Amino acid sequence: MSVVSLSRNDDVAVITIDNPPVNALKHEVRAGLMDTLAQARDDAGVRAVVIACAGRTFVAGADITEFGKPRQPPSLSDVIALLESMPKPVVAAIHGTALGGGLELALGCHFRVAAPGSRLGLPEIKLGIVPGGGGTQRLPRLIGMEKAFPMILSGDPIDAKEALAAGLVDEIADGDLTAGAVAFARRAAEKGGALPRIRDGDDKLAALRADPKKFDDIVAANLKRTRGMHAPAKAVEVLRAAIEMPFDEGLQAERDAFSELVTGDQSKAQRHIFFAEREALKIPDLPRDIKPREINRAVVLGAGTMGGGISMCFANAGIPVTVIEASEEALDRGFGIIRRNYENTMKRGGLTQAEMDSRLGLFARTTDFDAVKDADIVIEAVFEEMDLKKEVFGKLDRIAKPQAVLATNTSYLNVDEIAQATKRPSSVLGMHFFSPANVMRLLEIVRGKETAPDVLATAIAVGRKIGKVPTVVGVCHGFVGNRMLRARAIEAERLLLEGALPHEVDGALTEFGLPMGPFQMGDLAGLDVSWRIRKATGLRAEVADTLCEAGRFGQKTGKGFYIYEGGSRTPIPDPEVEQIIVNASRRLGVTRRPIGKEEIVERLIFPMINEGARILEEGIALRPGDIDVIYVYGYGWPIWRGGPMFYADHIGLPYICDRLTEFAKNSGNKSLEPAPLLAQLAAEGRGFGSIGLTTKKVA
Ligand code: T1G
Ligand code: NAD
Repeated sequence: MSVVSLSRNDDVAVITIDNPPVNALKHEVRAGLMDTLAQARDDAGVRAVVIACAGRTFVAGADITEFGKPRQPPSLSDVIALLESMPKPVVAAIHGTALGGGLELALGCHFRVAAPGSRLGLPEIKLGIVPGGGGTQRLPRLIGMEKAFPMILSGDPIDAKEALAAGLVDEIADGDLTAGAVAFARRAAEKGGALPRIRDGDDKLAALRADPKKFDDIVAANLKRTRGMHAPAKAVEVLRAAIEMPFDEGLQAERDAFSELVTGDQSKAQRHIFFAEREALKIPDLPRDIKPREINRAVVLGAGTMGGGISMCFANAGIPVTVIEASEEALDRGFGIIRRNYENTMKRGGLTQAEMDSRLGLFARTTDFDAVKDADIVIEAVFEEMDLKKEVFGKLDRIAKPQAVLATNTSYLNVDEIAQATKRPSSVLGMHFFSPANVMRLLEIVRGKETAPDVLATAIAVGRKIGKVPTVVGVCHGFVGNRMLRARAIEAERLLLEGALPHEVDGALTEFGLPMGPFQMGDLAGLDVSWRIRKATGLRAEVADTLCEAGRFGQKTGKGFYIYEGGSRTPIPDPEVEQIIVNASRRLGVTRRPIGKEEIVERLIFPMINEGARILEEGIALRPGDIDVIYVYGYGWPIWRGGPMFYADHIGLPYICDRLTEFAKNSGNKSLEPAPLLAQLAAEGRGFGSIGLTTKKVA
């Protein structure tokens, strides 16, 4: 069946694209558009044309799966050139999303009619590229650079209302979209006259041409820190070309930038994450049609560092949430932070007063544990102590309604053991949020041995509803993310003993692209959290424990690996810590030596990859891509490096094996020896990208 069809509504030709699931512009679609447009052009009975899409969305872009493959003509630019040459008005009928090449196609049309609630954007930068179908040259000409620049640099879509106000769409069709577009097209044909081609309209750029410095102001006002990414700088370059060059030269500059970026490592990494994020939702033994439980009311236990942010996620998604704490003081403290978070967002223009009030209106607070009886889902975020968690789940079991989903936000503890504190372990699982929970997008869903399929499906559905990226993992100490982080922490401590200083280690990792290094992160999360765990498991980290014994828990005590003056979050190196480290080396008889950045990065990242391989061997993670998604959305791993397992393939597994073997020999730490899966893949000249689902079932 052809993916593009032509039908007639009297004198208006309606071209319909039908390429589920998102009408991506694969080769057949482009060829079909060329054919049907030519037919409509050459049919004397046709006075106007409408381009519409079947299914849930207008065109959501080029077909990303075609990237990196030999290009097949016609290109999108060929289709748009034909569109712009059409002697009859062409109207794009937009519903759902018009993204990337989809919006560029619509910008090639003479008019755009959208359904209410549609979203329009150029998200290419999220794939490490720039728009390649003229978006950087046409969008600023249509809506002005002030609006176009942030859309292209953020990649975030705008909705139909904003698009109408900006002049991106000409009309919002309240009734049947295609009928509205056909009527619009017919009116345009009747009106006659020259057809508006965006490429010809320069008036919106005239002021910038007269004073190019104004463009620098727009850049300064909108360009966020890009932390090693290539695409943002390229996007600025081609947008500047829109001002400085004639249209066709600007188009060529865009095409050159696109071709360079799309073949680059960064875009390959970001495309890997795009698909890995969607693969992570596919749980092999979970039937696709399983029905999640209905969630209309949530309860969060604990309003501490995590509880407050978690409850905001529910309110932000419109789900009423009750926060239960041990005392009114703790509630006051927690709600003080929640209100401040909303006020800060409002100050940044991210929320109106009305929106803030309506969200705050969804909160209830109490110290009465009985309030859990109304909850469809309970997220427990109390202290990280097994006995307390068991006591809490025992109480939940007695009071919560039979259908309630009971989730723990534990960072490390055994979810199966917590579930055994109830008579309904099938309703229990882990929902591990990341700090700050109202910001970090990752949700590590920990599937227990007895977690029921519909409970798992409910957690995934709730995760998507509250705007998180869910990944499903099995039960082990620290699950996937924290377990790999622990392998890094052990080496980070060793690097200090052998000669490095906290700011050198952290500096090497921020240069690598991470938002912060292990010591800054420890200070943020609180050094006491992992100290309590080490003490409970009889382990010792010489430097970190010495700091904790001195009451240096990090930001919360103003001192940790760094000093934080007057409540600021800026880490200041502390000579006192340097002395503590030198004394620890001497105490343990370790000779200190200079350690370079490259060695620091390898000694921190390679053990994580090695632990990732073990996690795959044990089936704790279903796919290497799941581990990459966890690190990108939970630990700030630079998306343009694709995640630790993708990065490992980029570096080459044989080299990583050799380095790990050396690290193990030098440190005597056997856990650094290459994991069997890593050694096997290296020996077979393969990468993690070559293994799909791990055979073992997660749980
Ligand atoms: N190409 C190929 N497959 C795509 C795709 C695309 N553009 N978009 C989605 N899919 C697949 C996806 O992998 C999944 O597959 C299924 O469709 C449903 O997607 C020239 C060069 C539109 C908002 O970046 O943001 O145009 O897992 O689960 O949550 O300048 O998909 O079912 O097998 O995400 O409802 C620019 C990407 C491309 C938009 C729908 N466009 N897509 O979200 O469904 S570059 C984008 C999305 C470009 C031009 C350049 C979302 C969505 P599977 P889904 P959803
Ligand atoms: P926190 O110390 O900041 O807050 C815990 C809160 O629980 C306190 O306000 C305390 O009053 C409250 N509480 C204790 N017993 C209670 C009870 N019986 N009923 C109701 N409230 C009670 O701790 P946190 O950092 O928010 O950690 C909470 C949980 O989340 C822990 O399991 C932790 O491991 C996990 N976690 C923490 C982080 C992080 O970065 N801090 C990240 C992910 C997960």
